[in-house]
Amino acid sequence: MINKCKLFIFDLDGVITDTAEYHYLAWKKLTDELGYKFSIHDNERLKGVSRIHSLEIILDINNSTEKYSEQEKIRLANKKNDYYLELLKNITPKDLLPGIEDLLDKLKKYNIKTAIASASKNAFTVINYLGINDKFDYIVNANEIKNSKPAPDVFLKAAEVLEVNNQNCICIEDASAGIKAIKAAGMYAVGIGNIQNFKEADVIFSSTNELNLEKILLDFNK
Ligand code: B16
Ligand code: MG
Repeated sequence: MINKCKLFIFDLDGVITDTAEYHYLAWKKLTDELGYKFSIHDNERLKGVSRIHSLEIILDINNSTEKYSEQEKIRLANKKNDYYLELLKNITPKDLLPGIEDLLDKLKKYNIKTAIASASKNAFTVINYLGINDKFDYIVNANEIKNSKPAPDVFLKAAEVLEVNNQNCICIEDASAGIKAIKAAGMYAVGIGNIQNFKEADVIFSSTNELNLEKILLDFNK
């Protein structure tokens, strides 16, 4: 089989490690302080979404969008981030999601390049705690990306830097905004999670544990 996949691009939160719980706890602490409602169900809407946009969603849920100036919103987002950074200290190499190490080993064997395309401005901190810095050919710096997911920019940046055509890229995501971004980039999308969230994905696995690279490549190359 001739393999046209030259680059495999990973989302971070929810694919490589499960930081969604920490994001939730940090937002929960902030919303409790403010006396706002925020449930684990609401948290689903924040996956793959930038920090400031996440805050705007929370304010919208509480009909409080108009209450804050842009400067006050930045202050609240920074406060949430301080809580999040504190929680990140709990991450160790054991927190790599099941199946990810195997997948990375196989990609190396097949000579397929790897990158991380995360919306998180804390991606390098998370990667450091996981001890996987040297496992990727390129890690996109979210601070350098103008339009966040569902815009395609972060995925296009990885392909551009590693000099791979978009149609030779496979990307993996756990969020609806991320799958939309991948399809907008003209790339092949692997979804992790509930089928309802990913109408546009090319293939879906219920968890990283179920990932099957051979199945993905067979479909991608057909
Ligand atoms: P930060 P991903 C995303 O990361 C998270 O899914 C999302 O919940 C978070 O709000 C966003 O990063 C920004 O994170 O506040 O750390 O910059 O899934 O794209 O890896
Ligand atoms: Mg994610």
